[in-house]
Amino acid sequence: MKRKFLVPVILGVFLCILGDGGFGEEMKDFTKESREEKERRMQWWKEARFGMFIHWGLYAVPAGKWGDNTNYGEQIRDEARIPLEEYEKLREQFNPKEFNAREWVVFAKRAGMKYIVITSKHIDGFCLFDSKVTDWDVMSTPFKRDILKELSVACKEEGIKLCFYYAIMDLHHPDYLPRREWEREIRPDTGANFSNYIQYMKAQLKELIQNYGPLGVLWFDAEWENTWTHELGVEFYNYVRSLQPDIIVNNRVDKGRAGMSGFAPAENVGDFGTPEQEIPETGLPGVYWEVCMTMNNHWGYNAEDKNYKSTKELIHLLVDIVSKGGNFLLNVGPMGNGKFPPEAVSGLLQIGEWMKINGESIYGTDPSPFSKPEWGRYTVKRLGNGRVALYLHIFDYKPSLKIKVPITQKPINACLLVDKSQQIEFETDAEGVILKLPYMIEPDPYDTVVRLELEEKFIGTVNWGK
Ligand code: FHN
Repeated sequence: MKRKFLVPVILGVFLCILGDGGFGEEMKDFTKESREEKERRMQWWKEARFGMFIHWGLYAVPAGKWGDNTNYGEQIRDEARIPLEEYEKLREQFNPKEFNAREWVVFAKRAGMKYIVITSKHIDGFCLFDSKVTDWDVMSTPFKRDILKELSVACKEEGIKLCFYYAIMDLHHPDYLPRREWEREIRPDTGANFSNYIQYMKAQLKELIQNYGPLGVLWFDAEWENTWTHELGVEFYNYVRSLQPDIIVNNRVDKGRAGMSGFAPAENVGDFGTPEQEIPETGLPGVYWEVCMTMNNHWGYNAEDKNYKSTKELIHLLVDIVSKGGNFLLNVGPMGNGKFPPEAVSGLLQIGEWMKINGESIYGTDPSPFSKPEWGRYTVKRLGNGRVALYLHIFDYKPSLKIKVPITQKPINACLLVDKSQQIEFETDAEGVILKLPYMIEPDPYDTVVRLELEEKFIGTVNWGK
């Protein structure tokens, strides 16, 4: 019997004996933590506001093409209905000789991103790490290097939080159910035992946290099939937190996500909502959420997909999301050789140039106290000295713009963020503060930011975070 089939049996016994989230041992219920405890745990994540998503695996080898179709991505095995034995041949072709973990991490850092979420295992089941419970992993490829280990070292060296995406669905593991309809004949589920798969997941999550951690976030996905339940979601939320109590877990560990909108009812477990490829109209006071989006139209690398979002669009997406109190997780799909696509690199570096000057109007901000104005967005930050900074993101700066900020308090200071010596004159009336925008400035091509400093009592006078 090949190692990988014997493993679930040994594993099940091993975990039961160790009481490692197995039978018998009472696990702490982390869902009962206080609001203050959760706020403390979420603080770095809320400060960060901007992260990099990475979808990488065997699917980067075909790069979206199978037969005559060139529109596939990370789900190519299922979408192109590739029989398992055929798909497994990709393992022998995976040899990303130009992979350089530090290069990836430095690109994220230069873009102004504070954390990286990488697919440790997507729905094809292939592991980018050296797993002791399967040989369907990167150590069985010609590359033979532990990609996640190299990434964890580079993240520690560069001060970037490392986070792992982990798919609940697994189209390779013999005990994962249900099978795809199209492959039921050629790959029957005879003898499949979903409980073994649960133990396999627990063993891998333990490997990921104990061998590569401490981690920032465990980002679950592919939770929608009928074999996954709310009860399993609660069990796995507590299991992961038992391995690293301060880890953050997204809401896709549970079943409640309302599709791509990404939010779930309060009774569901998971620390933050996960809107995907869309932005909620407004934030939700007291609710943590993160929008994940592709740069083009695919999560995994697709060589034909040149439909990359412009830098202007990406910066406006970031500002819109943050102005509503959310985080932005922007995806890169690396190529089969281990390099980021050049279009992705160019976008990341241009965002980074803007963030170098304007990052203070993004990091650690709270949702805007005002509804979105037609000239751009507001972000706001408590400065901790009894004052707040209110940032006006003017997407298309014209000195003739009539901007009235609906506050009755006279700002202590008003300036351009790019050059705080460039003061902004203003007048006040009963409704607010009217800015007199200077003519002789070089507007930012994407978003010119004006900074107002106010007394914190300002917060008391506004419906915070609507
Ligand atoms: O089906 C996956 C998809 O491949 C990708 O990983 C996204 C990223 O959030 N999640 C699922 C679709 O919701």
